[in-house]
Amino acid sequence: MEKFVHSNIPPFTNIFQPIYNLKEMEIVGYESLMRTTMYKDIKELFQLAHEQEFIYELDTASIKNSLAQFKHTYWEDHVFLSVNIFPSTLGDAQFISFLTQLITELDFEPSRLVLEMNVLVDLTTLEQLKEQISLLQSFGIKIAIDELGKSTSSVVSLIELSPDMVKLDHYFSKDLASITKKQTFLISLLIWLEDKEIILEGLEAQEDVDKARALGIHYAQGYQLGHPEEHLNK
Ligand SMILES: [Ca+2]
Repeated sequence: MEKFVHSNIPPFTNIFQPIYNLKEMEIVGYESLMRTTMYKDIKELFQLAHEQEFIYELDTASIKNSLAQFKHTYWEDHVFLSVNIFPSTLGDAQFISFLTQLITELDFEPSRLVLEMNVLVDLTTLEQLKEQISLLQSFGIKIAIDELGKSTSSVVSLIELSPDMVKLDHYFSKDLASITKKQTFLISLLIWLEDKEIILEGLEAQEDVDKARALGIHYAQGYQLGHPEEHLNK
């Protein structure tokens, strides 16, 4: 069901793509993705939100809907929910009170929530962002850096912001089984980021899933593992 929440925000829904533990081949979480019939590509809506300055409203509306939908359908299982968020939303002075109020209202376990921060970090607000992130982490909420490898700012975020999880851009999944340089890079990344959980995105072929497992990548998502679904069936 689509909801209308803000004058600039079209009716939307959230769909959920499974994230697998590659060792056990079990679902450990879901990434929530926003969809609306008004835009074929959701990026157009985010672009508009940037131009018209309603990113905060859009992000928080999506997070609110995701948590409510997830709680309603999947609350009993021990899986986490990962939601996408812009750094500007995470750094917003109102965000922490918004989120703590929401998780209290819904009785949502903070340790089952991951905030996937995309990488358009404005370096002038880095200190404020660091403070907000460590405060959120102190509540048990996990922070993930999204799309590592897509831009240099993702590397800066990784070094500066102490995330709990790192999501690797789908570039690293494509033909992983046959491209040795990608394999070597992932091995070195696993060593460098030994204290973090690594999620490989965009796996679309079984041989690449097998290779990611063999390399010891912790978690993965992609069409080969599971498409995003609107209705979560237990
Ligand atoms: Ca994401």
